[in-house]
Amino acid sequence: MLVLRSSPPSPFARKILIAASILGLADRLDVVSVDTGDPNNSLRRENPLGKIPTLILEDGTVLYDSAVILEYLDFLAGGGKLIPLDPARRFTVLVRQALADGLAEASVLRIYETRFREPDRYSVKWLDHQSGKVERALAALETSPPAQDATDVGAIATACALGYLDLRFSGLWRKDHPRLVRWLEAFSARVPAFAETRVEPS
Ligand SMILES: N[C@@H](CCC(=O)N[C@@H](CS)C(=O)NCC(=O)O)C(=O)O
Repeated sequence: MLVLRSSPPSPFARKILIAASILGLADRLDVVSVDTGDPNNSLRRENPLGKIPTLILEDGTVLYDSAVILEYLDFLAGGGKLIPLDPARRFTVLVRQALADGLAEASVLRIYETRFREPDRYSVKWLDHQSGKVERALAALETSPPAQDATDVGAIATACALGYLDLRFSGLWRKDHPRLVRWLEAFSARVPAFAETRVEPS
């Protein structure tokens, strides 16, 4: 079995679960939940960055981050399934994944600001800096969403980033991004693993 160090709310870990389902590899994953805040968790020895997702292969090789793990799963499934081989599409899809991952990362950093600092120490400048990335990434994706039928790494990362905004930021992005809302509805209808990995806001 491949061991996936994970946590249900993580948009990056969700990418792996959805990709594994699309590729028919879900039953090869042993998903182990991790508290990234626990200094004694073995995660920090397996991945010096202490981040999830982290994938441990049968021979003990450790893979991170989510983009690398998706590339590995695509390779296991024969290649060219989630990351197109045709260069004309390949780099568009990889850049879209980077854009969506950056959107998720800026959103996670906004949450961490409130988790790691007391309210009177929040940096408004830092929060605004991250919000700017989120707004610009959303605008770029609204102008150029993934193709309607796409299940590549760009589409998976986009769905997971938007899902994280739904989970942690009350879905406020929806008001000004109608094309993306329609795109996400279609993705959700086409890819059952998206709904299956949804976490309810607590
Ligand atoms: N670029 C990484 C980002 C992963 C990431 O930031 N994961 C968060 C959880 S959503 C994490 O592990 N945070 C713990 C920490 O930063 O210490 C990826 O794509 O896998």
